[in-house]
Amino acid sequence: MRLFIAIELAADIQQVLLSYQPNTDRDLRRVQQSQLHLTLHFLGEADAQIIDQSLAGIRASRFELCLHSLGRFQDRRQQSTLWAGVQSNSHLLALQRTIGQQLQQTEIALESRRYTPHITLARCHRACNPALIQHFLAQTAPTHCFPVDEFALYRSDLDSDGAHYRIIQRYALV
Ligand code: 3AM
Repeated sequence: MRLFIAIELAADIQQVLLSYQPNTDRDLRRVQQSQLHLTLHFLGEADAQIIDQSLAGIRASRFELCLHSLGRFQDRRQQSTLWAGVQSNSHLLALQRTIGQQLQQTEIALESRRYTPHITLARCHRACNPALIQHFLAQTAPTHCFPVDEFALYRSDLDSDGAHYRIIQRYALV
């Protein structure tokens, strides 16, 4: 099963983020409201039961996150990810590190790239229309804050429409 660990966003924050998404065009795909999340770790193919056992032992504190920026990642093939960023937050980074340390006890190979917290809002599968990107990045970034009192293990299923994410387990923060 293809798995990742993320923070689910409440419907009111998802609504805010929807209003920042760029317009759809031929090569741009917006993330649907129910699929918006903040990834902590991408795991890839893994055994959900083993991961669940590992995550169930985590004790970490709840915290508040604030939206803060809008940005873009671009890869070597010119594909872009358009995202909303959150204000730097030591609790978020501590949670991400704690989960990583816990998962090191399983045989999962974790991402080696530096963690850049973001909420993906849209993806361009080829070069994006530059006007759409400029318009997206020129918006005043949202500043809404929201409580984080749990994280979740998600499964990602790929079909002809793209990836579909579903929560398979939730873990409360204390
Ligand atoms: O939080 P976002 O939406 O940016 O891009 C994928 C998505 O991140 C990322 O994991 C999240 C859930 O699918 N992802 C997918 N394949 C990946 C990979 N091979 C990956 N991240 C790192 N390596």
